[in-house]
Amino acid sequence: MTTPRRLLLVNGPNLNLLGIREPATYGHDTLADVERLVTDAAAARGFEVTAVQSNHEGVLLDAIHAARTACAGIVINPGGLTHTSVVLRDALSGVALPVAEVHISNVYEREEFRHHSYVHDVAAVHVIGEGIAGYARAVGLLIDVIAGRAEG
Ligand code: CA2
Repeated sequence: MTTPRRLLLVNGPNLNLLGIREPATYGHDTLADVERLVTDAAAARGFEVTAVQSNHEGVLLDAIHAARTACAGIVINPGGLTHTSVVLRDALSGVALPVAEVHISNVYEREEFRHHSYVHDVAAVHVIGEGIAGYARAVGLLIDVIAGRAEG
């Protein structure tokens, strides 16, 4: 079977507030800006993007499960679920797609509870604390991983 040239972009709870609240931490760009950035970065490498943001964990799990056959990889900022969710980690590990974990802020320079990520070791790529530009870098690194797997 040929690998689909499509990525799933997942943004977790509260990321719909990007650009609206807490600009000192998360900047002035909106979720729509993030989705455009990722779509453009993927298009430059010949990939399309399906984007989902939800404040409901089950919606995110369903989107990840649907990606198993529809997508070649997943770019995810799990939001606060990063630090709490075994089920999100299980979904990512269950679909066995390459994953890029993105955080806009530098979680390691923030509260201790943000230092642990349940997603960390199921992700092949980590981009942390680079603002929304980090999503575009994650797309490039993820596609490199996908291309490497296709060769191997
Ligand atoms: O830095 C990141 O990208 C985070 O994943 C953002 C999460 C936070 O819980 C993680 O520790 C780090 C929070 C997402 C909420 O986003 C907001 C955006 C604007 C205003 C309020 C929340």
